[in-house]
Amino acid sequence: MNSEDIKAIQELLAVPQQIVIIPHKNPDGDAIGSTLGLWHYLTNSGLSATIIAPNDYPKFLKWMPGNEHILNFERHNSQAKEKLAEASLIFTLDFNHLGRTGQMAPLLESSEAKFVMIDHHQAPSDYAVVTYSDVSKSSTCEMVYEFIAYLGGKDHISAEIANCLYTGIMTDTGSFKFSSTTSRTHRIVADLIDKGAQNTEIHHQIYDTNSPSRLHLLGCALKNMVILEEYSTAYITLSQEELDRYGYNKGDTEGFVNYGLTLDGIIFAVIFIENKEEGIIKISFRSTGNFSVNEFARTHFEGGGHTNAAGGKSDDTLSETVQRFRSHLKNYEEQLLIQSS
Ligand SMILES: [Mn+2]
Repeated sequence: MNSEDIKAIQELLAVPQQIVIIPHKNPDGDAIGSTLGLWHYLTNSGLSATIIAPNDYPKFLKWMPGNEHILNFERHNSQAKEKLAEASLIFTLDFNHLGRTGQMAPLLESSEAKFVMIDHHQAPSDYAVVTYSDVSKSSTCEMVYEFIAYLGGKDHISAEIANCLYTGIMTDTGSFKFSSTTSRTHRIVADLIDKGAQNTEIHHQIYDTNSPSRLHLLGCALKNMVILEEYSTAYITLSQEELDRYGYNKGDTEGFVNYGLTLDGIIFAVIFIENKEEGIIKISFRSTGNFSVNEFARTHFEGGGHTNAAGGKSDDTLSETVQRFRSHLKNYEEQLLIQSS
């Protein structure tokens, strides 16, 4: 943020506002951690703020302090709509197109409120009075820490805020291993621990609260993995029938896609998950190095994201989608081979 942006934010927060904070649809650790971190900061500063999540999210994210105050737009629809109608200032966190809020998008597009965007994805759209967008940042949680620091509020980072922000930085960096993890990230995380983030407990809450059915589903996913050595690529499929067989719960497939990258020589990993209810195949893409899954997802699967992590979808059947995916690989053969050697 430049000094003009900081001044603009200070002026906005100096007058009474009805604030709403919004993460993207299907919120992840960074989306929930950043909205809750900012929410604690604003309410601790005496401001009135409400978080509205477009839809539900997995249980392993629900332990964060303040979670019980989050309105779910699907479940608390009339209350959430009321809050949106009253809103004078809306923070959108961890996304940069209003379409990423699903059903909420039309209400946001017609809202009279002023918007502030804090986000680290590529190609932000132009809806905010302050756009704090930085694709070099590991996570929106890291940016919320910087945001608070810009406002001179570092000393007001409570243990609650620290726990929320630590969670999002940890999940968005793959536990501090992705290339977006900088020395600055580690310094911020160190400061968050000093301020009360319970790092061991957070790791436990996120990674060590598996259900037996989730591990069995992971076993099925790994059995289904197809390795295409000639393209340094590995992909996983999960059909609706398989999800049903293992009693799938929301969030159960989180992280499955990363297993492909643990194979020696594999730099491109993909998971295709059938969703009969929505009639689509949901796709997650991961890579290491310079191979841009953001570009791949944008070009072929109506999605996007970051260089090394992106999402997409397909309206074709599972097998048609996989076939189409495989046919595209030929055009990336050189990039994939150069990268892996
Ligand atoms: Mn993020």
